[in-house]
Amino acid sequence: MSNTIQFPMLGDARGSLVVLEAQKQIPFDIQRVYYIFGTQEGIARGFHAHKELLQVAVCVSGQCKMLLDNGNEKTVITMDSPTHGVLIDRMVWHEMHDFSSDCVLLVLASAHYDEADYIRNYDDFTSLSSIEKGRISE
Ligand code: T46
Repeated sequence: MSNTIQFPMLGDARGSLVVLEAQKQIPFDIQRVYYIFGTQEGIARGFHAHKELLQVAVCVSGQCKMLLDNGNEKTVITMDSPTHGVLIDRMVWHEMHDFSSDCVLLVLASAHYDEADYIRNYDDFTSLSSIEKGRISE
């Protein structure tokens, strides 16, 4: 699974700057931005997939780990750079863990919040994922 996106770093003697624009560094139109911070030690978050939503997550401070599972393959990405994004594609189960106390995880999303887009049960995710893959290979 190739899910990381490297962002150009613009900077000068004053410091660094990263720009994220829709349909440029971010491969969709951005409809929503949220960020996760102050996560308590030992806490893991996520544990769901989205039916249609596309997202890019960027760890703009500190670090955390992101597990991505597309139903066939699992990968764990260490997120510790504001110049690297992780694309969370539709129908990818994801879990975030090992948050540092200073972690700020910024997420850009392709749609407004919709609880109906979440698949929060792993067995439902694997069933739906294999049905979709069956359809695609037919
Ligand atoms: C995701 C991962 C990376 C809203 O009301 N609006 C929002 O836009 C979001 C993102 C959340 N919420 C509410 C829903 C819950 O009552 O905030 C509460 C916490 O959300 P959740 O438990 O889903 O948080 P995470 O960290 O498990 O997941 C979040 C996103 O929800 C999810 O889409 O992909 O971050």
